[in-house]
Amino acid sequence: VKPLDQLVPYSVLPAGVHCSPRCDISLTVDCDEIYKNISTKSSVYTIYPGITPVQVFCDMDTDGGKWTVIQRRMDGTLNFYRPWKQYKVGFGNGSGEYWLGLENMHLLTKKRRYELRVDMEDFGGNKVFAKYSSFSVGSEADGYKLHVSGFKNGGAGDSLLGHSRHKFSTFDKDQDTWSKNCASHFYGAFWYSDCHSASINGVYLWGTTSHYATGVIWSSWKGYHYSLKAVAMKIRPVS
Ligand SMILES: [Ca+2]
Repeated sequence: VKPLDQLVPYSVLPAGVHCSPRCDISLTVDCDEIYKNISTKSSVYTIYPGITPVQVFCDMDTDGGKWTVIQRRMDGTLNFYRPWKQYKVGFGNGSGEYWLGLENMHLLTKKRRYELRVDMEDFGGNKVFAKYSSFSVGSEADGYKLHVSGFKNGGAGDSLLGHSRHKFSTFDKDQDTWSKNCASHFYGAFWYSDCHSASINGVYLWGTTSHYATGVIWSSWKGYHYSLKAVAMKIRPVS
């Protein structure tokens, strides 16, 4: 029996579990806990960053596993050009492309210290990554500010450190440091400054493109005229 983070309201319990009015169980917070308590197989699982359940993909294979995927592009089937409200609560599906949501990222990373790994792939089948020893997202009152540090190169180079300490922006909520609107100019949503070296929520443009900085961009690897085939942001608690 694990120590309790909180008492769980009856209404959020999985089907078949009965205790009222409150249960003395703790819910599974992330894929690290799934790995330790439930399963070591990569798959879609339900986690509880807060008291609201959300489905995520758990990567239990890469680099020791236990990774909670918080953002994933893989086939261009999902439109990522979305308003603030959706970036706040999340969209998509754990079995495909999705965004976990800024509030969930904040809830997760305020509880424990996390590292970040960004895995990516081009249309030639080449795979690289970038790793950061510390990752957190601030509160909504703080603009869901990104905090990232401790870069380690896995062939992708660093395109994220320059975004650290910047607020999140969408086309309908401009919190960047540019006189214009990065999100609407480049059809994305990210922790923009003026504007970006990475924009992995950009438009899925299938590789080489004439559109500058508008695709699924990680500039230190493929520049501003190449839209990645696949990218995933995944986080894991640091022991
Ligand atoms: Ca602006």
